[in-house]
Amino acid sequence: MAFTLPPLGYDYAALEPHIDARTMEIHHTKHHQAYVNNLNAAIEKTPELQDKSLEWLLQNLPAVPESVRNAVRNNAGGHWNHTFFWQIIGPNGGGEPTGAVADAIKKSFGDFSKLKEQLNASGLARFGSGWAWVVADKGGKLTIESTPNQDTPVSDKKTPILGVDVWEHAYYLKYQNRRADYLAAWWNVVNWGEVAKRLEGAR
Ligand code: MN3
Repeated sequence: MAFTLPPLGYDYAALEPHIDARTMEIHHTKHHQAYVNNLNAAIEKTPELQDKSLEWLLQNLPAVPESVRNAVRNNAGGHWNHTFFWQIIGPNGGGEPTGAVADAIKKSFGDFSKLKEQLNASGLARFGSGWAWVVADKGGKLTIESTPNQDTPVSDKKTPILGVDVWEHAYYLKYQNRRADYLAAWWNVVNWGEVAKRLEGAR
């Protein structure tokens, strides 16, 4: 079965002024769609992959035939990462986390401002294109990670609860070279309810 582009769940303009509508539309309908299309094209050529889930593909890259391994790595990663990204941001987001997420952040980082500082620093330090993540282990311990390109913590069987796309396509139209300004604004659209669900799922 072919992979498909999931609907966004909110309007392209819903994250204004923090993330502009034009960026959201291009990011979803062009960039994410291209990962889906390219993944499907790779799978089409490889019958033994046709019944595999997205997670299976990402967690079994060494078992993927070499002829399509890079295509699967980049495009399955791109599909997974963006599907996740659209869900952990949304309208009426931002503010400070509460409940179990706030407790986990306190335990792992001291306080919320430290988490922000460390995730922002990780996103800024990523040279070129990639992602900065907060991943949770089974005990609910949180750590910061960064991946290049469309690599994803899912390939290492880790559970991201928060992640930010620092490819230029995620911010260039509005923020140009000012990745730090994009990162600062991005916190205003984090959907903490979705983050809480993922933390719950990690445990
Ligand atoms: Mn992107």
